[in-house]
Amino acid sequence: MRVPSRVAQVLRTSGVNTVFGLMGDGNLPHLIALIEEQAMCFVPTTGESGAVSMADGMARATGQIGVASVTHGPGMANTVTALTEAVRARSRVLVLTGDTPNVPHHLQSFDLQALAHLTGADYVRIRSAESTGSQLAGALTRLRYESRPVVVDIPLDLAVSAGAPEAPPQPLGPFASVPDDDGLDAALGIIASARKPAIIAGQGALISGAGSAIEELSELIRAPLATTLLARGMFTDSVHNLGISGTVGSRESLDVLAESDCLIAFGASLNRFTMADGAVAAQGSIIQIDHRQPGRDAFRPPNVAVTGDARKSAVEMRTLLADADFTGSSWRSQRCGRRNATKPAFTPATTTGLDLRQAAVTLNEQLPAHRTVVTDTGRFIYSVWPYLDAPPGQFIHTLNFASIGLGLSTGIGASAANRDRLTIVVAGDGGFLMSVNELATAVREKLPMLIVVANDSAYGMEYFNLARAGLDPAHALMSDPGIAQIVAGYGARAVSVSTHDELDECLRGLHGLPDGPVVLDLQLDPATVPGE
Ligand SMILES: Cc1ncc(C[n+]2csc(CCOP(=O)(O)OP(=O)(O)O)c2C)c(N)n1
Ligand SMILES: [Mg+2]
Repeated sequence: MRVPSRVAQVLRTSGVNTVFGLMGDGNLPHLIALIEEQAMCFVPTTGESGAVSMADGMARATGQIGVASVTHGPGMANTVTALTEAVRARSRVLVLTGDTPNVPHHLQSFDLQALAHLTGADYVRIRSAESTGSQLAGALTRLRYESRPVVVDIPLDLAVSAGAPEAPPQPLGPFASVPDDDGLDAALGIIASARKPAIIAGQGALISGAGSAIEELSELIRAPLATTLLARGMFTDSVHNLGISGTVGSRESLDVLAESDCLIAFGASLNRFTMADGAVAAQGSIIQIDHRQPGRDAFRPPNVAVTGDARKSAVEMRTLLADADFTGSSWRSQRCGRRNATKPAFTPATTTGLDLRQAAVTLNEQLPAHRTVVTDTGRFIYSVWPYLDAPPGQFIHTLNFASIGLGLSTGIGASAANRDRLTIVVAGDGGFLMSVNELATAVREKLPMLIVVANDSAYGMEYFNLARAGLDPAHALMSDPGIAQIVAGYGARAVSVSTHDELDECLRGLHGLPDGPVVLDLQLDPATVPGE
């Protein structure tokens, strides 16, 4: 079998059915095999950065593997920022490329291994036609279990060679690690002596389907429930839900979490945002349960780290505590007997112009609840993140490398994976214009997207930082190039609004799922947008 046929077959067997990419010498043979032999959906992109972000968006919205295919040299060089974001988001992204032929002075030759490692991605170079299937299947297995993006390099000389026979690989099975006994014993000892336990669930808990197991544990030990930003929406039906822990959550919830003497975290990395810079469980013990290196990225090292699957660990903990006739304290009923306010309070601006937080509240209420939300990065996130909800697992942001300009493509990938629902992308004008070229892809694919541009005619974050430093914020202003006209040029619908009445009217005009991207240009006064 030829190498590209083998690659296409292994990807198909592993459940891949969509590939984002841009053609070039290095990947053409594989793309043709994927499209013609395995009937994959090929989404051609405007740039390689977009291709990787789209694969990233698809991977994050589905938990499956997202594939991007790009050429060597400049094609791979264009992926660096998007790939670094995917690595830091632990997204299951596979980038398929092929090194230049072994000839002297090839213009596009580039050290692909060094590039992959610079971003933190895994790198696999296919050695021979005979090993193609097993090497690729091995790379996919590692990608699934480690959630670390991988660059698969199939040198062009090999891609155009005659190939070799090889047996088809077996499909991959599910994976869930069993909690380690010593860690569990130590954790139960701390829980048994705690008076104010609280639980935070993160993305790992979502992925392992731990929601009801954690709620049952929380009932037994009487612990209030909170989530990380990415796991938002997990416990919305519980009266003991505190919402999001940390900087995005409400003051009231943070006060409860700060007081806890025993924080139990399932599948949450406990970064500085979740921990509100150390305010959460400030004097308490921390138990962190994760199937991947608990404690690795934690703001404060946990007192006990349990390596294990979130759902299995929660079930096991509850069973052992119930068998020991454990009953919790009355802390939860005293501190959150009624439903807490889970979102930060604010006083809307009294001017006629748009208040971005109020606009986010309106969007949250008026847009369909069955949605995916993807945000770019910038000052606008402080106004949007607390108020724009998403179902569990459908809130995605591109702040992991803190690059602006990745949100639109990530949203396109998420939308391509979920064509039955609205994907809402929120970006600043700076980040949107940096990546606006991929609007062509969203239009071509007729994706049901609402792209909200928080247009303050400024690099708002820099505007805020300059003003805070006592410098002239006007240096960060940009003149609005006419976003609505640019968008119309790409063939997408655009609506510009500058008051709340106009916003209401615009939302009333949106019926059902749009048959292509709609851009909502929110015209803001840069002096009124909060900076944190
Ligand atoms: C690739 C990249 N370039 C520059 C920056 C620095 N930066 C951080 S926030 C920001 C402002 C972004 O402006 P915009 O997208 O309009 O969002 P706003 O802050 O105005 O809400 C900039 C330039 C960055 N984070 N990433
Ligand atoms: Mg801006």
